[in-house]
Amino acid sequence: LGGPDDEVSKAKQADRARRICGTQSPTIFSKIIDRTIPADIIYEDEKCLAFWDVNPQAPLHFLVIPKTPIPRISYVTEDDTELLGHLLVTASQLAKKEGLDEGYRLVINDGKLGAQSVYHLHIHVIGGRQMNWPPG
Ligand code: D5M
Repeated sequence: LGGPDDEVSKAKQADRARRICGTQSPTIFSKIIDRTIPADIIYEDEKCLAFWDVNPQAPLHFLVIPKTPIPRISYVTEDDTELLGHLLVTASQLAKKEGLDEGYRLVINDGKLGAQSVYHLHIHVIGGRQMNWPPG
């Protein structure tokens, strides 16, 4: 475990997942990126997009997504390091811009047990109320 062969197969899996996601079934988030369906977009740059969640779990709830269709956080590789950093920095800057000075929560759901419903990686930024722990 953890050897170079593992790294190779992990990279292959990630490539495969990207191809499947990109060519077989564009998710609703890919359609938001290409403007096929509307969304309330609050930020965009060459690498990512942020928009308000249609099913908010708090007074403020938006999503930050990469433009490249990575299906899940568990599929990322070393190659995604810079992009993932960019998503987190963007989430932090947008939270500040939205006035979430007293704190907020970032969530990434992964797969079935993580209660992921849209298989295009996204960071939930949730705030404007007291959060609880443990999460549900
Ligand atoms: O969260 C997926 C999230 O995506 C969930 O909070 C609803 C939100 N969603 C689904 N469709 C849309 C559209 N069209 N606009 C905005 N937000 C949307 P998950 O972590 O996968 O469970």
